[in-house]
Amino acid sequence: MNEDLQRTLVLVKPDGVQRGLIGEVIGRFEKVGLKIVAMRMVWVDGEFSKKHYAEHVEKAFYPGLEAMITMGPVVSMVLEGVDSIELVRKMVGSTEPKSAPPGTIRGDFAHVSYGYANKKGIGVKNVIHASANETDAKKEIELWFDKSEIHSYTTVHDVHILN
Ligand code: IDP
Ligand code: MG
Repeated sequence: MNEDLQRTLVLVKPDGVQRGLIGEVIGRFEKVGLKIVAMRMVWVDGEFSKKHYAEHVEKAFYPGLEAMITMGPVVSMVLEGVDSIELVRKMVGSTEPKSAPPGTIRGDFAHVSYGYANKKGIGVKNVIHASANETDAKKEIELWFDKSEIHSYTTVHDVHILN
């Protein structure tokens, strides 16, 4: 990989998959010119959820979060591009759909609040996960993909990025 580029992990969560939003979500990332370098559909279990969401396991909302991420398959992918971690988080929008601005994935495709989800004891269904920073991105990519599943290939965008 070009050292000036970053890789980030994205999941279309079970609610996004069940709502038929896989194409919509992937399309947004393709249109900004990010390169999909790995992709798979996988139905994770509680043990895997505890690894992916290690930082949240002790929190009150964790049981609802685990129930949500294990309720169906997710589509996992690695996206590569210039400052891709920050760019993807911007496109994803803030965690709480109620606060996520229109134009972001969470703002356009979900609406619930923390207050509602916590009253019900359910995870906030916000369509998508994206790595928060470089440390998380590295850890998450290693957790979700084997090195051999991450591909290097040329896209038309490379012409504009590299020259
Ligand atoms: P992020 O997905 O924007 O990085 P995190 O704080 O890392 O947000 O939380 C992970 C996921 O856990 C969120 O995307 C959301 O689905 C869920 N979540 C976060 N906070 C709450 C909460 O207070 N109640 C219920 N679910 C939550
Ligand atoms: Mg997070």
